[in-house]
Amino acid sequence: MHKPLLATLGIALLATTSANAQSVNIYNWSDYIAEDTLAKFEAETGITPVYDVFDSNEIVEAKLLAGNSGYDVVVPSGFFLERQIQVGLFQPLDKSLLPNMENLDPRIMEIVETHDPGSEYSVPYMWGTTALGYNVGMVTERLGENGPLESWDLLFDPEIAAQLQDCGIAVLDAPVEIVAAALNYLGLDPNSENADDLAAAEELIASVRPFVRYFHSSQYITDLANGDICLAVGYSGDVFIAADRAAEAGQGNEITYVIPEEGASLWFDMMAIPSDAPNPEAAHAYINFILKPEIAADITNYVWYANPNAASMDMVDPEIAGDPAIFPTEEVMANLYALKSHTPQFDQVLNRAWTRIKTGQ
Ligand code: N2P
Repeated sequence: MHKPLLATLGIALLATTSANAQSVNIYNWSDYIAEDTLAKFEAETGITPVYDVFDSNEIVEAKLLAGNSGYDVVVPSGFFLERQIQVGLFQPLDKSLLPNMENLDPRIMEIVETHDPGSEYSVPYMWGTTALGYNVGMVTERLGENGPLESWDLLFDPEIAAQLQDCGIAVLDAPVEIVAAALNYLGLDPNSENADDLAAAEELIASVRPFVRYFHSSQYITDLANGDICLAVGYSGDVFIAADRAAEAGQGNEITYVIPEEGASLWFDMMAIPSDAPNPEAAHAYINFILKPEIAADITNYVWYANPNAASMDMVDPEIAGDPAIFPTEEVMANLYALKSHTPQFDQVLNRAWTRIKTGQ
């Protein structure tokens, strides 16, 4: 006689628990969060984070455009987010739920305004540059101390790249960024949508294609660290992670990150809430949590990317805070260019060129 009652109670209890238990679905770049960030978030808010990773802006955009991604927070780069806002992929932020926005550096906020005026839809997560990471021993052994060690010649000069072919060159599978680097190397506008400019960039990249071992946007971290490749076009923090792992492994691989004299791209990855997010309230709670100074500092200290959180700087390791390749000085800044959104039409043309480059046709 008691059994049915107990069973009914049990079901009622379960129902209450699941109605209260919230979760938040986060879609972020790989290797881009501290080890304990998610556990701290859950302990503080009671919201369960479900975390998924990607390594390319194109993948995020495809998922958002398809709709019903199920994600509550996504982190595209500003130069993709800008056009995604325009086609209605994000919902406006409720700033009353984001009091920690006051911790953000006004200088950074001014820059990201170019992508999202008034920060209506997005908040910067981390930022960095796209340039060269290499194995000092392997590269100097082949090119000598007087080689062009501070130049994009390492990749774009066929005579130089040919000498690095045997130890392995990896290039990001990121068409917008690599074409921008090629345009900049040629002295052209890195954001150009001009057909002749694109043809010149394609020709340049195709000329060194035979010396590139692979195009991939995250594999190079492990490969650089282990000495399986000697040069990567990579994201700043990822190269530092590789350098750190190489030093820890103690196999004699010394990895360095160089912003070449010709310059490099500067980007900001932005947290935003998709229009069709299942749980916007939890999304705001997550974003506000990331904006806590100690959490932003934890992440920077673990992934070696600059954060936009002025209030966190006291807690960032001095070695990281003082490294001009991570938090660029005015002088380094002057040598960086910001990437802008391309029109979808140009992107289609660019992606076709990229496929030709990759397949070597
Ligand atoms: C994180 C790479 C993020 C940088 N591992 C690309 N914007």
